[in-house]
Amino acid sequence: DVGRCFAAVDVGASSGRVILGTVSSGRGADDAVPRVALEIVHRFPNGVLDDGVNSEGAKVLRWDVCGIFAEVQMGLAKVAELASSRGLRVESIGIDTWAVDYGLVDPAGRLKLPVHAYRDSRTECTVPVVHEKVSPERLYSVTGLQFLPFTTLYQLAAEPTLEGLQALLIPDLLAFWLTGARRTEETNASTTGLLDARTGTWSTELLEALGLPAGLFPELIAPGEAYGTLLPAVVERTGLPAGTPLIAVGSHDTASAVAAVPAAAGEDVAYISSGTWSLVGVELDAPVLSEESRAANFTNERGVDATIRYLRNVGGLWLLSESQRHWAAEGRELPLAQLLADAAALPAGGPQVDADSDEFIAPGNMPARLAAAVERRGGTLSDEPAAVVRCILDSLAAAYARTLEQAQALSGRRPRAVHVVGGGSQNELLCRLTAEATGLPVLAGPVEATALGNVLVQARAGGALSGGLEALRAAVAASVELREYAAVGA
Ligand code: ADP
Ligand code: LRH
Repeated sequence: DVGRCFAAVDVGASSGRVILGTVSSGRGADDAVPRVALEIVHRFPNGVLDDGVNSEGAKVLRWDVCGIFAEVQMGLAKVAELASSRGLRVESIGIDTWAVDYGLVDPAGRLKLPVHAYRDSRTECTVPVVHEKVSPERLYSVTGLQFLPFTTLYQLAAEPTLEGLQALLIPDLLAFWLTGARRTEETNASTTGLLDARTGTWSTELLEALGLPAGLFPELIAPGEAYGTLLPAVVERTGLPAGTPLIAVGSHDTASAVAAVPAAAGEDVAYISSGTWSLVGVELDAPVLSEESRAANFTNERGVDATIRYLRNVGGLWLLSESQRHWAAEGRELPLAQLLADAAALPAGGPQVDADSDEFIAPGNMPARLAAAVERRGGTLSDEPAAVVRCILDSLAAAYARTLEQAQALSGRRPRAVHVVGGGSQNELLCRLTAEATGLPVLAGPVEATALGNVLVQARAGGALSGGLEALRAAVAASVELREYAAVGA
């Protein structure tokens, strides 16, 4: 069994990858669980750019979406070449990226630049404007989304005009460029603040109250459905066969990551999807829209197979990568492995900050902001990089513990372990601190959970495997090695 091939495009806020995923059948009569293997054939850096200006000439933070699209096509060409060198055919493509951001296109399909990055400060003025039209309480009872200042609806309120334009979320924009089809994938649609959490359809009440055109977002598409097939120009550039379909996956990267959490059947699933952000929570089958849940700022985002990702955004490794960027700009290129080793050597009980705080969202001197936050709590933070890193990791672990405790209290789920997936699952110090702070064993891995979720949803759509999320997760569990960190006292 040589396996069946799928191409996964996974673009995070810090890097993008194009992957050849191979799904093969189980190892024999007593092992029918399919296996999934990934080969990363193309990687490229991504990040917020601060060189953009808006139509009034004011500075904005933006994404280089055209550059990203060029990298995606380059990656797809490499995937096509690798598959054909083995005599195999890439059956389909799936795309996921970070959430909430979008490009505006006119009826002819022309993109309005710049495409804003969610860390831009433009929503500072629009949050109160939106809340004047619809109260935060009403927004929550319809959408079930935690308050984040960059949620799409606050960004849309900052647009000078939406007249005659359509909004395409980033994965849907890439899908439009690949296939010509305009759709909105539903897991990512749930991060816009405009989707009804109960029905999973656009909230006409909110669109009307906010004065947004009814057709602003194209029609919804569910994971497993096809956007269409590759445009002739894309076929030519990538060498993929004409007729290759683009399949909707959990196009919100966190939805794909949660779909690939290697949980056992029947397990109450608790996870930390650890990358630029840490998405910390549990999986549910119905949203929790109570006032208590709103006060705790928990979100109900949609997952693959209409599950609910009941979670909170915790600051994440952005705090660390942005600190590294600051030190590099000062001429100190500090490798991550060394920073983590030095931080691990420091004693426990050092200063902490509230890793959830909005004050860390914008780019800029992160060590100084952390020191100021520690000072406000009556402590001091040394400017030694190891001390700053230790403060970040201690603060993240404490925030994880707080968040998981609240998630359990609000949802009634009783997870016996927490799965850490994504790039941050390689951070051994953070995993150890997380086990200590939460009192739950940590199961770390896979690093590429997002791409695995992406591949497996395509594979299921193509008939290479069958079943619900439990079957997808069994394939992940049978295919990857996890690292376990025991809870203290266990
Ligand atoms: P995103 O999808 O948001 O771009 P990733 O899931 O790729 O994020 O995770 C990126 C983060 O993973 C980095 O910011 C870094 O802190 C962490 N990371 C990457 N490689 C390692 C490693 N070898 N050891 C520890 N942490 C790592
Ligand atoms: C993680 C992520 C997260 C969103 C944020 C914008 O990459 O998609 O789930 O809240 O980026």
